[in-house]
Amino acid sequence: NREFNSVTPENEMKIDATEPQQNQFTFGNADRIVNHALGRGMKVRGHTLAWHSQQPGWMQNMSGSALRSAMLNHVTRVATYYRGKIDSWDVVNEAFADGSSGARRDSNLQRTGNDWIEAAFRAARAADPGAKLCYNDYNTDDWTHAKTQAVYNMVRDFKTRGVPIDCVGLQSHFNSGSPYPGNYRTTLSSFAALGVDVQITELDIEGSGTSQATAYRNVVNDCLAVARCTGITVWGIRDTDSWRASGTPLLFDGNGNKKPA
Ligand code: 9MR
Repeated sequence: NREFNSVTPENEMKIDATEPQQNQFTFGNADRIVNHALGRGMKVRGHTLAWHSQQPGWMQNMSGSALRSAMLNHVTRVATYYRGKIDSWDVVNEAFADGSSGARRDSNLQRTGNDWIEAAFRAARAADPGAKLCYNDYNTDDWTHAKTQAVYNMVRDFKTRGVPIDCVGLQSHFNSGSPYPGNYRTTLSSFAALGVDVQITELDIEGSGTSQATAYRNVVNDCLAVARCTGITVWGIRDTDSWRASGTPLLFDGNGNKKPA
């Protein structure tokens, strides 16, 4: 409450959490977070409406037009339920493959047809016209990476064809194998130049002390240098609650004390 003016549910808005049985929606855990945030004047980032992962069992077992319909129904129902309360939605999460291919990630959603992403965005816009609609991914921080270029080309195509997209989320999970790239500011400004906002959505940087603090400072300065970089979300508050707890990647230690970063 003291340090943040925006909150993202780490797991509570995922598909398995909000639609555990087909057409039976459960919003209790997400509502607690949303109500806490809005009651204190914080913004909420919604995460996430369509994703190959964290699908409930019933959805994992679906394919083709039935899955396409179920996915669009999910997007519509959840975005409608939270209409007016979400600043930005991660409409589609992690739809591109890693590595040098620049291809879409294979998934049951991708196999419903290449237009599944734009279909999800159109459904989200219809359900909540006031929310900013984002495409969110990881390993899209280095401007030279094929995956970054592939997402860039999709966003450019969407803007050209009038597909409703307002923002790109860069997850920005950094560690020694995937370090903060020196061209990060170029990535932010290049996406912004397409006419979308850029948001840093899941920031964590493994390390400690001065080097970790320097990396955090670089990320923040890059965002501040790009007018359309409109938010920085860290993926957790205390190190001990991080999905990468052993890497102590966050801003507060296990006792909730501020680190140099
Ligand atoms: O931090 C999340 C962790 O608690 C969950 O077990 C995991 C699986 O749903 O998801 C983690 O969050 C992921 C996010 O939703 C998407 N980008 C990668 C994040 C780290 O895995």
